[in-house]
Amino acid sequence: MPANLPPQYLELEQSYRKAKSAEEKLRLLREMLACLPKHKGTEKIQAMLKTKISKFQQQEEKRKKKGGRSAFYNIEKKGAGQIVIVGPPNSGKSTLLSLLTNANPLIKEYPFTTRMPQIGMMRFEDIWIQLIDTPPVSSEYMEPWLGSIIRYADLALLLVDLSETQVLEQIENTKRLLKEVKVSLQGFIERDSESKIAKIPTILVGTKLDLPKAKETFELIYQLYKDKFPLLTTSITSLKQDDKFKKRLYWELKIIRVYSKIPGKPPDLEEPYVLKKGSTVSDMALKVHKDFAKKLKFARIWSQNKYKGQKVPKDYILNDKDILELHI
Ligand SMILES: Nc1nc2c(ncn2[C@@H]2O[C@H](COP(=O)(O)OP(=O)(O)O)[C@@H](O)[C@H]2O)c(=O)[nH]1
Ligand SMILES: [Mg+2]
Repeated sequence: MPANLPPQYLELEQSYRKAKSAEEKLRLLREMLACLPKHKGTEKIQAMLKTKISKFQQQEEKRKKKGGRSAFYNIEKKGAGQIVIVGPPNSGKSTLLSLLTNANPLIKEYPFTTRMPQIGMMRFEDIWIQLIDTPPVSSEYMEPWLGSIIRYADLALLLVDLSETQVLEQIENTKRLLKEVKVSLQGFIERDSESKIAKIPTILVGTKLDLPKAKETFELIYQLYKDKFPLLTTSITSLKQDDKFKKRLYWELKIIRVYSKIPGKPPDLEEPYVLKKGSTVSDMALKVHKDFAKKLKFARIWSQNKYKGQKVPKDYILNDKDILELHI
């Protein structure tokens, strides 16, 4: 007997495949079960869903009992990307958040002032990017849920204070401590948070460049890490006006903005669609509307320096700031 799954179920299933957290997966599985028509043809699917739900419930129970290291915390993604700020105590994490976003975290000259993740939205040109400030990575104490937050971010910034004498130790220590919670900060890689050790694309950021000796320290870090991490510097005094910093964060998120245009009308330049770098015309169509992807006949494109309304095939790879007119 055919299962005849309703479209709502198929949509939920798609979201389930993309879901990042166990919590979200559990919620989606429950919704899938709820909207599944209950007849003979769906018995197998019902059973499969129930098995998965109970598996996730058990995991959740265990986590709650164990507490400690494996505690779970997940911050809902907003905007075009989620960037987590990590580093040793006093490295300038909260300062960076307050300079780049509307958030107002507590900033003090003593360590461990930030106990909960602080969230802020950073405006970059025509999009918003979510930044999360976190409590310190330290061998003295580490919030048990810290790993779970970093794991699901799209990008991490590893901050180190360039006026510290022990910067190299701090970089290596931070990486080691995070490895213990199954997070590997890596520079030039594709992200992979599915495996046991989550590999997170990371920018190494030297802070407090205004302080004495900071430039020399950065030079040293640059020589040692330039092949391993993208590198940036900041300071309270320069960051406000520094659009290059934001641009680099955007670049390392590996996303593009594409504007949609309805035939015969001017393009909508207010609200870009945000896609992964490497996305095609078909991916854009799917993002605009799932029917568009199926019905798409051709597309016309306007780009920064090449196209002015030419036709492009469905598998054409889009660039940042392309304007796309979908014909169905
Ligand atoms: N001179 C200087 N001080 C900074 C800079 N960034 C942060 N600080 C100071 O360093 C201390 C720790 O900063 P904070 O943002 O709370 O660090 P966190 O513990 O990593 O969140 C505070 O006293 C800040 O004012 C900077 O760029 N230059
Ligand atoms: Mg702080």
